[in-house]
Amino acid sequence: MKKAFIFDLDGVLVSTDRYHYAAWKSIADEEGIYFDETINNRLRGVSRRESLKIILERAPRTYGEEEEHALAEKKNERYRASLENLTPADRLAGVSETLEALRRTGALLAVGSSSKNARYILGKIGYGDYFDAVVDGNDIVNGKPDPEVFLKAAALLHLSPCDCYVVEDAKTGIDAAVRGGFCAVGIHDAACYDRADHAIKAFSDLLGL
Ligand code: B16
Ligand code: MG
Repeated sequence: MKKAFIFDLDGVLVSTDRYHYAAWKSIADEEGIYFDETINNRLRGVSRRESLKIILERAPRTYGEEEEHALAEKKNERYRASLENLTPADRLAGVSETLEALRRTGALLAVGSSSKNARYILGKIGYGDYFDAVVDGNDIVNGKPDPEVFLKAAALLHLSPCDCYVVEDAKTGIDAAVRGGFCAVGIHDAACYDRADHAIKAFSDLLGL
């Protein structure tokens, strides 16, 4: 087992996917842009601005910088409102026990998320002070598949990428991990991605790495 685990947040520790979808869907509907769950799958792990660009691929007209900014802000207000009711019960299956068990092995635990709401979400699910390092969308210039978010997390842990697992549910996150020299572990959607070094079916399978 390696010295540390760097976890993606959304889709790995908690799932706010349905809230992202509902907020983007309401914006797309208001703008008369076709948007469905298949397109939504392409937004997984991708930054807010990049997500909007993907949605606007279907737009009947072009949008200026300021308009794009306003749409992204509006989406975030709606998304943030839906996060208000998150509680520790929203941690995904196996997360609480497995993180505790990993800690007992002496492993360091960190979060590397594209989300600018990551610290808010961590607080809501009772992990405000839990991790040894948290790097999120506010701390980086280049989003996944650039490895910046994970490299910063490893630096905060004072470890080399080769000493860390990155646990990801998104292909773009696995690409980031591989590019950064980490050991990439795919779960959920990313479990069938052949670039991942390991594929796990359940979060607790991390204990068997
Ligand atoms: P925000 P992760 C990602 O979180 C989500 O998977 C992705 O759908 C979202 O667009 C991105 O955060 C940005 O989120 O609008 O809150 O800054 O999977 O990297 O933890
Ligand atoms: Mg994710």
